Amino acid sequence: MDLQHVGALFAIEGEYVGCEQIKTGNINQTYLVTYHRDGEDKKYIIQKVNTYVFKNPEGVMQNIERVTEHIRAKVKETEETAKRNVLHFLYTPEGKNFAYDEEGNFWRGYRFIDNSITHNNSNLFIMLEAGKGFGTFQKHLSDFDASCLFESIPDFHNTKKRLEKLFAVAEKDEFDRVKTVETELEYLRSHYDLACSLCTMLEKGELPLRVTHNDTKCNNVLLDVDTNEALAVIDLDTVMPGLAAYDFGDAIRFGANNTIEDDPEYSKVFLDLDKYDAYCKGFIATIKDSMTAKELETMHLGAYVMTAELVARFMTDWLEGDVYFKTDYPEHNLVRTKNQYWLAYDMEKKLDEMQKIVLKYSK
Ligand code: ADP
Ligand code: GN1
Ligand code: MG
Repeated sequence: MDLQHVGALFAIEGEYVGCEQIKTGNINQTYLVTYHRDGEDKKYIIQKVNTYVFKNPEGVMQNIERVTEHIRAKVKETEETAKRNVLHFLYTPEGKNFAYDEEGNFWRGYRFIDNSITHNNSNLFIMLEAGKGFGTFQKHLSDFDASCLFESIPDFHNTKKRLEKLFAVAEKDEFDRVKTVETELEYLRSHYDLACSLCTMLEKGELPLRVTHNDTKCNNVLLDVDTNEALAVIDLDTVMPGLAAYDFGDAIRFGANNTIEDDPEYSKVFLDLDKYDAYCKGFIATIKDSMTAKELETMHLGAYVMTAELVARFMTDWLEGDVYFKTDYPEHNLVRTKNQYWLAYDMEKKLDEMQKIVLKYSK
């Protein structure tokens, strides 16, 4: 693909060298673009935002601008931290942080943070650093006024609504696929209360709403290429009011799975408690002082809730004919559903141990 015309919308200077697609995300299309200027290659990240998923992309960009501005003020001690610990946008000549192409596609761009890397597969050190990165992000935003954020995807982690939607879609069974997920569907029906436990506590006012990232995969934290230390949190489309346990939980769901989230070899799917422990060490130790006792006591439930929610979301997409998540092959969403089901199944047995580990780092 030739992204020169998109680069021109942001008036990127220099000679266009080329681009490569980064295929890790399930929603937007991301490209690494290179330009040659002043005798060196300069890299940029350019993304086409999925407007089926983000109905108001300009609102999303306003959220991200506000959030990064707030973080920028906190990381400005040195030129190095100001550059590498927060995202910086590309702007059009009119001063906008987005642009539409002639076909109406919505584009945005970032400066590439030098000497940074992300990992799609975790290890103990990556989990520790990802935990510190997301913990620091949460800390930076603890004094941010959440009321100025618009909800980029309403009810994003409202597990009750996610399950109710799934049950309605299964009732219709438009593509005759329910027969392929009967066990997993029945599991969600019988685990409704546990899957919705955090929602219920939120409704009762037992847990506080904070500003959360809501998509805390380990590949959404940039690490220093040499030291692997956390630099900046990226992929900010879903920053919204939420529960701290959502951020904790989604990071565990993705990073502490013994394998990747779409591995079809389900015998490899289980919660790796060492990776779980490493993430707790980074995340809980960073945020514990600003958490309530109830948040810390229930944090581990986030991991189960997020995993059950993803069983529901992947299954809903499978039953609806694959309209939401990008897929690489016809049964991709079915494989993701079953993989996440086995992870939830395993986590359920480890909940006590998981709670103990959070509490160990809460002291
Ligand atoms: P997606 O929605 O595709 O996950 P991300 O914003 O997470 O989009 O970007 C995908 C990948 O591109 C990241 O995992 C990271 O490797 C790289 N990336 C994104 N933004 C930057 C940046 N500003 N600097 C360096 N690398 C980046
Ligand atoms: C999507 O865009 P990406 O790949 O970081 C999804 C997350 C899911 C994740 C599952 C906006 O995240 O909610 O947890 O896939 N993002 C959106 O891999 O729906
Ligand atoms: Mg990402």
